Amino acid sequence: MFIIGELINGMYKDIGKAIQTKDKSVIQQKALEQIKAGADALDVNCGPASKDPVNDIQWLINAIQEVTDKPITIDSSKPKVVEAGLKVLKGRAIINSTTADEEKLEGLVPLAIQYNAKLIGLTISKKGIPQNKDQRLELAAGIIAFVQEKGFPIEDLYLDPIVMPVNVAQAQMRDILESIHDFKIISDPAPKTVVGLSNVSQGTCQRSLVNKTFLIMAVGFGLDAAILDPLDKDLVDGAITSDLILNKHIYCDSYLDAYRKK
Ligand code: THG
Repeated sequence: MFIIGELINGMYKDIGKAIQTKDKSVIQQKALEQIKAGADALDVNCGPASKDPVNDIQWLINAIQEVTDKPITIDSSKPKVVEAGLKVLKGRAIINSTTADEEKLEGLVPLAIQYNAKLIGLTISKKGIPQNKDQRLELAAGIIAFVQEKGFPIEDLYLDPIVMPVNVAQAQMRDILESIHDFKIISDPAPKTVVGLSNVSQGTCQRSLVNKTFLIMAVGFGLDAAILDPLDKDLVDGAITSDLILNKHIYCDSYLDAYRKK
């Protein structure tokens, strides 16, 4: 499981304040904490309150790069903000994200190619969030066809079925899980899959348990990566163990520590 730490997001009070006051140490500590807990990459999002996201994303990325060279996912729906992030990022970037809309793809796929970045594709369009598996697959096929035509490597594409809160869209959970499986069989080579895990538990009283259960089920459906809270130790232990069960790393008695030190 490729673990992307979600905690550098302006929606969190401490991060929002650090962005406003340009307090690098808060950001750097949050980066190192997440990596120590097992994060393979860091999601970076200025949050909805940022008045100058182009400048803020560059400041955030520069602050993080001073303490780690882990990959960064630039989390913004605005191509201008994504491009600003790509300009300062030294390591390999992951663009988070494009939608299935042609104009978004036209803007972001050439940028991904130019910067040798990976790309997250959300199966969502101007018509809104899909209501069933067929709609998700149709959007996924559209994204795959588009990137293929531009010559972007499918292995660097991460498709995201858009996870909804279970208390809002309970009837869709099975479709979301099955989409993760089906995305990988509609193209050869297969794309990868990713979810924003914490979405599933928003507004519920059992956040950690709901997150963990969904993640482990999603791994069973072939999930490759997740944006999640790596400081939830049980959650990360569950992710590592589910990969172990799928024979993705070798068992030893200290496999949890061994994985985190890799
Ligand atoms: N897919 C992709 N990227 C994404 C998402 C996705 N990026 C953003 C988001 N979804 C993933 N990141 C988070 C981060 C935090 C929360 C949910 C998803 C979260 N926060 C708490 C809340 O809102 O209740 C607490 C916030 C606070 O303390 O103020 O749940 O789906 N590709």
